[in-house]
Amino acid sequence: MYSTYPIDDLRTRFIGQKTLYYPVTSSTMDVAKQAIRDGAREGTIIIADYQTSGRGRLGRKWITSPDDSILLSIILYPEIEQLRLLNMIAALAVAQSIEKLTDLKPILKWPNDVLIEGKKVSGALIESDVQGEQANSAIVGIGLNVNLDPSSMPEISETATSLKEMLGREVSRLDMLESLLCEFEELCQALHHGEPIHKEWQRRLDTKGREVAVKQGNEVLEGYAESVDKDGNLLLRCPDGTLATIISGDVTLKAKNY
Ligand code: BT5
Repeated sequence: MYSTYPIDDLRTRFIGQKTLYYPVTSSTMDVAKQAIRDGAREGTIIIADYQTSGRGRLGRKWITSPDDSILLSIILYPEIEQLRLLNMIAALAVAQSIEKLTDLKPILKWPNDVLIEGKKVSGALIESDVQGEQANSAIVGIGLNVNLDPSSMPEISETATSLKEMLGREVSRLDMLESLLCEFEELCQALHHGEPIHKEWQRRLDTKGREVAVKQGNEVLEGYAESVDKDGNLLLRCPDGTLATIISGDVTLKAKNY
C-alpha cells in the first residue's frame, strides 16, 4: 500500500488531481478505459499496488509483485498530432523524476524504455482512441520498478532492475509518484506551448549513433540509428544506403546486449 495515500500536497494543476486507487486490479489501462467512458476529466490518474494482467506493448506482459512498483495510467484528451509525443513525455518524465530523487543516471532506449546500467527500470504504453483525424482520448501507462526484486522473477531477472536494486535501499513510492506527476505535467505544458521536447528526449537517447537491429513483427531490419525526428521516429541508415523511418518496433543494440 502507498503509505500516506492520497498525496495531500500534490503540486500539479491537473495531472493527478483526480485519482482512482486500487490495491489490486486487472490493469490500470482497463480501469482508465472505463473511466473515460464514464466521463473522467483530463489528468485523472489510476494507480494500483498490483495488476493481475498488467500489459506491455504488442500483447506482452508487465510483471510485478504486490506493493513494490508504480503502476500508473494517466488520462489525456490530446490533439492528434500530440499523440506520437506521449511516449517521449512518459519516458522523459520518468528519467527526470528518478534524477530529482536519486543520484542515478537513467538513459532512454528507443522507443519507450528507461534503463539504468543497461537494465530496464520503466516502460510506457500508450493506448489511444482515434476516429479519422481526431483523437478522442489517450491513456499513458507507466510501470516503474521502485522496490521490485527482479532476482525473484525468472522472466525478467536478467533484463530488469529497480531503484531499490540500484541504490541498495527502499525508495518511497509516494515521493516518486509525486515527482513523476509533476515532471509529467511540466512536459505536457511544454508540449502545449510548442517547446521542442524531442531535443531533450534525443539527448538522453542511448540508441542514437549505434548499430542496431529493429524487430517489427517477424521482420528484422539492421542498420545504423542515425537520428530520431521530432515525432520520435527512428531514422535508420540501412546497409544499402537508404534511410528508413521506423515508427514502431523493438531495438537491440548490437554492441551491447540489452
Ligand atoms: C512496456 O512494454 O514496457 C510498457 C509497460 C507498461 C506497464 C504499465 S503498468 C501501468 C499500466 N497498466 C498496464 O497494464 N500497463 C501499464 P514493452 O516495451 O512491450 O515491454 C514489455 C517487456 O518488458 C516484457 O516482455 C518483459 O520482457 C519486460 N518486462 C515485463 N515486466 C517488467 C518489469 N517489471 N520491469 C522490467 N521489464 C519488464
